[in-house]
Amino acid sequence: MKKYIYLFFTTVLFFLTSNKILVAQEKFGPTPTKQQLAWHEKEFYLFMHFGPNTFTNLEWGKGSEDPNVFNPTAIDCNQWASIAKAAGAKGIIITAKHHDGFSLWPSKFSKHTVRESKWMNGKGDVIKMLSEACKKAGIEMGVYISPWDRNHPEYGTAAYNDIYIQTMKELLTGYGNLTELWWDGANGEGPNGKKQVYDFTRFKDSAMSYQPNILIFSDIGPHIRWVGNENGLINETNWNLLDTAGFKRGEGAPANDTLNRGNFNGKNWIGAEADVSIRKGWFYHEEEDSTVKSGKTLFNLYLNSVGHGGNLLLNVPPNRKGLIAPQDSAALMDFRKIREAAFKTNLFKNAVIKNNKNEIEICLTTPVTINSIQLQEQIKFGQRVIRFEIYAGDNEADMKKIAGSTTIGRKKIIQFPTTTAKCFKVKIIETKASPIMGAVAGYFIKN
Ligand code: FUL
Repeated sequence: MKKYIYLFFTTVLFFLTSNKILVAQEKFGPTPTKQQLAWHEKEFYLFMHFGPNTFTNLEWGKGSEDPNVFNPTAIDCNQWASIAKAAGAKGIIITAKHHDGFSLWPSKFSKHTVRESKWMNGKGDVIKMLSEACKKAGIEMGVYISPWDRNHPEYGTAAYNDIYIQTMKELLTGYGNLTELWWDGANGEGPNGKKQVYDFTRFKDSAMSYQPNILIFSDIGPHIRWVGNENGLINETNWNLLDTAGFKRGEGAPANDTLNRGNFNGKNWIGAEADVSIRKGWFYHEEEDSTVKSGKTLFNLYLNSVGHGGNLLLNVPPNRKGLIAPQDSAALMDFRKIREAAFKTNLFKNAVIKNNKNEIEICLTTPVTINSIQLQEQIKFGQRVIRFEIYAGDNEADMKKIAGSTTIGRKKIIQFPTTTAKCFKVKIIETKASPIMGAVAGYFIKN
């Protein structure tokens, strides 16, 4: 009996110690929070710019517009949410308030809102309608609340910071779970010609107190970063790390190039979100109907954002009726079809995959023809891989280099000329620490 008790304890001790060693080895550098990890899995969601600009044909409203211009004739947020869902988007982020200061909900802290418009006799609330529609469709919702406000009479005074906080409070406590808060970097003059000195520290603390799980986007996070362009493109080298000390949002932000790549040794985990519009402008303008990007173009954006380890925030602005236009909807459905076809068949699924230290060897009994490989790091343990190369051949001893790239992160989709081979090898050339890889897959993506 004594012997068994001894054996039991030594076994437990062995697991405990080996587990400890593993845990100690596994985390490296900054790592994502639970909420950020879940965010990385979302990949793609929609942005919606909607407000007086939709009706005045402007991109930046002046804030002096008559609220009555806002009058969607057939608004249907269920249409927005079901199109988003059908496109495979995980949620919708809406411009609850753009720079013109117009609130899409009847805010108590403004006199420039849906309440002042003739739409639904001043009884409408777009945020409420959308939150109910998203809930019904089972997708998430986020809000863009522009700090810059060209209408509010207090803008440019210390009082405005309190008003902005109250505004956030209304949205973040009145409409259920919101997953993302979007802070734009623009900071122009208000109606009295003054600029505002934003108290972002208080803004952040207040927002987090209203919704502790919300993720805040801005040039420098704190949770999600801008990618330094509005074209939906993330650099091939993309570190989820950023140094923010000494930087500000807007004009004091790090260089666009830095935002696009992250910092190699950055101190904070701040993933990249690539925002881009399906049309020329952010708001709907009829004359831009012909600029709607095709499903193929959207897929290319996906490869250059999600395929570079970030997320894609695609703007699809409702029109004057308050509906997503048919062209946009059709492009979204094509985008989904192309995406699904591209990743339907993992041609490595029957392969024998061997993992030796810094090499992954993928061998099949019959040759496969592929033109892209998808790699993943288990980012919960940190981002490690600096550079890798891909080789192909008919046996392990005779392989040629077919591609190479930098960083992997949450997902890397690397493309190369069509190659037929029995064996492939991913060789990690440079890494910060022992790589902890996720799934590897091979695809043939038709052009
Ligand atoms: C910019 C804004 O000024 C645009 O109007 C738009 O909202 C875009 C997403 O961010 O900085």
